[in-house]
Amino acid sequence: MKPINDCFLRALKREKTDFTPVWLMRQAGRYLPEYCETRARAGSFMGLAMNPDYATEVTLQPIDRYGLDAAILFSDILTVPDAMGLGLHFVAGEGPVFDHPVQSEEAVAKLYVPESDKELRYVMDAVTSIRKALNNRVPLIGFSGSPFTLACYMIEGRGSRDFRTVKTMMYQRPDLLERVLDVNAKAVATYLNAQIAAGAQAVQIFDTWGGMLADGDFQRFSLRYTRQVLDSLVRENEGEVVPSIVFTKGGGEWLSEIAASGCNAVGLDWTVNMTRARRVVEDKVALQGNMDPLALFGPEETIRAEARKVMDGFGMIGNGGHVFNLGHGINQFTPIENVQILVDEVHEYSRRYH
Ligand code: 1CP
Repeated sequence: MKPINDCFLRALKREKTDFTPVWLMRQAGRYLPEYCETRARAGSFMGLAMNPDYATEVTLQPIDRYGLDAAILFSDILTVPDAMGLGLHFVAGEGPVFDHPVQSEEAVAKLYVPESDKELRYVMDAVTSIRKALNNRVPLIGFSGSPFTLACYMIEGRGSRDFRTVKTMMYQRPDLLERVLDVNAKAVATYLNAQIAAGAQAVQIFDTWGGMLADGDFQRFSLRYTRQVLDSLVRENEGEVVPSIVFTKGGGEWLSEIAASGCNAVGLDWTVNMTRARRVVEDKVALQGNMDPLALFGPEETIRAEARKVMDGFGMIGNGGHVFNLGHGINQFTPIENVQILVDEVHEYSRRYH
């Protein structure tokens, strides 16, 4: 069934819309007081993510508060490696940590594709529950980490500044890394297809760390496996196209290659010039992005001006094809009232381009 507000899906398909749709990466998160309240009740991040009622509650919070044009499943990219038995937990002040990082040939050999109706059943239950609660108000985005970005956390065992353990494996034993990536590509495709079957109406692949690879390595260790995922994705569900978005932080150098990967839209980080990006990808894909998340710390007039800069940068040639977003996740300390200013500015100002 079509959502009542289908502007986001139409923009991804590059169809005409009345205004530019907007959602924000990490829109349900710690900058929202109502999120912090639910999270306190849930006790922990995983307690929140693994309980479909809580996950539904926090997914809807930014929709109710701001009138965004898409909801994103509340979960985390690290649920997949957790389901592979790596033992995820969140250490206060430190972020995610795995008990069993993948750092040996034996550990690589033990990796497997988790089953969507077993280990990851709670995610599919959350999708079903969120769709019901949304009642077709706006579309629901499913998501996963890219095979490479997941491998970064699996091998390192935690977040990192330079992912030295991962790169050491890449330079010493590229064959081992490729085995991890191969399992991850199958796991991600299975996971996203299960989310689509459960009701996700679009999907986004987060390649948060692809941009730290050298040219050549990005294509070999990241894009190749993202493409494998895209090749295996179900493209239609219940008679509706299910568009895919690939967001690569630091991927500005490879826009034309990402645009040719088989996705419907490319997510841009804030360093990319929107006008040039549009020229590079031509009419192959829609574009999503890309205001600097920290621009939300400026005064009202600056926020409006920065938002307009992105919309003017995309311009008015052709039909639609722009989804407004930040260039990365919204910062935890963002003043909540500034988000409303941004959403209203996008909805009002963009009408001149449609
Ligand atoms: O306790 C908390 O509330 C922790 C904060 C938090 C939140 C709100 C984490 C831990 N994950 C999430 C939810 C989340 N993560 C969502 C759904 C919410 C939404 O978008 O509204 C999504 C899409 C993610 C994706 C995610 N998790 C990415 C890719 C996107 C990106 O920001 O680059 C990554 C890299 C992660 C890993 C992760 N999970 C959490 C943290 C703190 C981190 C980063 C770890 C690090 O590298 O330092």
